[in-house]
Amino acid sequence: MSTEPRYITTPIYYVNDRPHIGHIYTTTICDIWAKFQRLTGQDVFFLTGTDEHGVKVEQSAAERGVSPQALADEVSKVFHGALKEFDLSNDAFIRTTDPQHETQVQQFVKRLMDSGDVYLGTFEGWYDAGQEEYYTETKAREANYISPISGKPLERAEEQNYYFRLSAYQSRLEQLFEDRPDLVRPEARRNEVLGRLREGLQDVPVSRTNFTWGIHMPDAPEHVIYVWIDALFNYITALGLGDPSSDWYAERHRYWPASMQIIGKEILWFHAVIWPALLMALELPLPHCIYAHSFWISEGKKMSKSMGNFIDLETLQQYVDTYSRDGLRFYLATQGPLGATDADFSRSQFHDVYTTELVNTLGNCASRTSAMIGKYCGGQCPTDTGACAGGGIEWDSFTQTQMETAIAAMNRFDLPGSISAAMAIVRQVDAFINETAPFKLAKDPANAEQVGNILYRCAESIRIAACLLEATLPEHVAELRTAWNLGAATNDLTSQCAWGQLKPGTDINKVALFPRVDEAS
Ligand code: ME8
Repeated sequence: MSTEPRYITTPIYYVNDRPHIGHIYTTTICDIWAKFQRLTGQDVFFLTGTDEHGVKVEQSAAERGVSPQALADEVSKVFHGALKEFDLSNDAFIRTTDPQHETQVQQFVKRLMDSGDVYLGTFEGWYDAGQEEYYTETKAREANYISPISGKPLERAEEQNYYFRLSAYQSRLEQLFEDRPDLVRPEARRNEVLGRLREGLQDVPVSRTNFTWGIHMPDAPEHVIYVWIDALFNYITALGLGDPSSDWYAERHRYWPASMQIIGKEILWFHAVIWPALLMALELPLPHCIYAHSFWISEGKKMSKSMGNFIDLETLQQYVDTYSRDGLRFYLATQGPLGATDADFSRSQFHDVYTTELVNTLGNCASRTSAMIGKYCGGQCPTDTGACAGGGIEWDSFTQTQMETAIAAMNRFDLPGSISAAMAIVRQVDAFINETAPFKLAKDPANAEQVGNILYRCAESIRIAACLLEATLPEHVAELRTAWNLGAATNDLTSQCAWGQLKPGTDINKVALFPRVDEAS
């Protein structure tokens, strides 16, 4: 079993807003990946956190009459609490107001100044004040000089500031995207980046003087480091890369470069272009993959508080109360906007997915199998002696193939693909039960051996499917483990999924994993 450091990151979330489905989604899909990798024995580090500096936080705090630090402390705690509530297994939680982060950011910026990658200059351009982002002339024209995010007009802005020499990295970035077609995914997002790259790169500001809530430039404290530069560095400050004498470095530096950096599509440019260029300038290795998912919309429309379709933590909690935490994880992972198109979060679709996949397929199959073992085999796992009516399927090689597919898909961050490979085992078991009809065979005692053989295959296949689904449905798989006396999960998924681990004679208790939910609830 090989053990490799694997590092996965979410964006760090702004503290001027409360957590909502978008934040929970990104963090949950990262959590599923992290749990899955841990189950395969990898040495995982999963990072999330909060982005606490910048004009927006300064303004929100002013509106509420509190200090930016007080606002950051309060909202960061809410994000932190949500991680616990949703059982998300991050290994660390970085805050950009952590002193360890702040001093390392200054170190990195100092290195960039020394190398000439950061210089003092004047810049003029179209500025989206809400997003704190500059637009190229073409992009601004395309947007009709209006922010596509806030709907407010872009502003003409000129600043004396420190700049990062992004323009110097044009050809190296072009070469990079050519050499590493899998660096930015999915493909549609990569093409978007390539298109914009062809318009040519401008240098980007790394400091501002129009606000004070942030990290000060080394040697020029009137300049505050631009929130995006500050924020991007979190991925490496959390590993202590800017301070080799720190504990963070000692414990975590092996995780760089990141395996997966998961973001939403709206922050693609920062992560796919500026971030790699900064890393190149610092002579640090680049992440293996930057994956930009699309957006959740809600009941067919963009989420908005005024439209009443906003999915906040309380709404998500209601889903959890009704359908369980695993039910929510399953829905997010299988129906989410992982590809290039947005996904609609709809109450009726949630209900249908839960009912079809979890109640009628996984839950029903496990309950049918354990009920029959209870009835025909005295509640103990039968022995498979080989003789079996119908079902020409080779279960050992079939489950092995599904396992390989599920692992390969998860490694590519294809969560729906991985889950569907596991669910295909369950469907096959269902079909096998219908085809071989052990409940009919059992009417004649002469068929006892065959019935046992069929039920062994069913139970063993469900066990393997459950191991593959454990990262997505941890609570329910734990319930199955207890009811069927399967022992605790190990970190060796491949051997756990080997055919024949289920020992004849084991007590198999009846399980009802996913209760049916009344649509009206
Ligand atoms: O942008 N659907 O923070 P943020 C899916 N601090 N995902 C969504 C979503 C939606 N409707 N809305 C938000 C920031 N997200 C910066 C990041 S990183 C160095 C700095 C998710 O609080 C998605 O992952 O606005 C998106 O990228 C992130 O939340 C933005 O969170």
